[in-house]
Amino acid sequence: MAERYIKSEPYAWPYNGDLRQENTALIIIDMQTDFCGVGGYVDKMGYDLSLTRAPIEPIKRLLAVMRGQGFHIIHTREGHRPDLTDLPANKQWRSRQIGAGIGDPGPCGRVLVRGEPGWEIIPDLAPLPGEPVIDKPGKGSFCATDLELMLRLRGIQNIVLTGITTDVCVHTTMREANDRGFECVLIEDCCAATDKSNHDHALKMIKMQGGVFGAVATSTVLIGALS
Ligand code: C5J
Repeated sequence: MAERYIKSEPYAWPYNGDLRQENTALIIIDMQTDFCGVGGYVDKMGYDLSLTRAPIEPIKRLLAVMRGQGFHIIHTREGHRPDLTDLPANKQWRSRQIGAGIGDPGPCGRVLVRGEPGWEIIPDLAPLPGEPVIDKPGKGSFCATDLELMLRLRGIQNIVLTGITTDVCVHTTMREANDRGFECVLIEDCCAATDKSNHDHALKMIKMQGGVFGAVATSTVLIGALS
């Protein structure tokens, strides 16, 4: 096997140099109107949408390259059943405290409810037919989903993480994946948080202890390494 690494921090990724289309997935987390569109959940909470919209173009470029080269592409969506049977009462209560009640009507339909306009992945990053979409009721992509089964059946060992938000759904997914033995890299310009310092601190946490959850790289470096 010819070893292939990308320049990343705090170590060259993946740890074993085994970076191939067959064993590597790009996961794009929650690029939904609710998290980066006008009238969605994040907008209703009053956060600056320019932050969560910043990764759209970098993800688009990385997606085009990885799709073109035949890597596994997986999308996720956070959202709840229309009858809200999978919505914890405390999650709903907290969201109402900040004026964006999950399940309540809003400019983009019911907030974070499956099938509503706000819950859809933005058109710029729409999944292609055949690309799996994981619907998750929580922040992590492994909790109450079939993502792990899908990754194992496809022989995936390496995960490239992108999407929003860095400190919540992306970080939770990275931690869950790392604990399951997957080798993860987070692409920093393809992620964003609703607070810039949370994004920066989330990156710092990954790099502690020799890469406690994996590594951090940029899309320019990854695209360069794949070209
Ligand atoms: C949040 C997410 N922040 N996709 N969800 O509630 O990060």
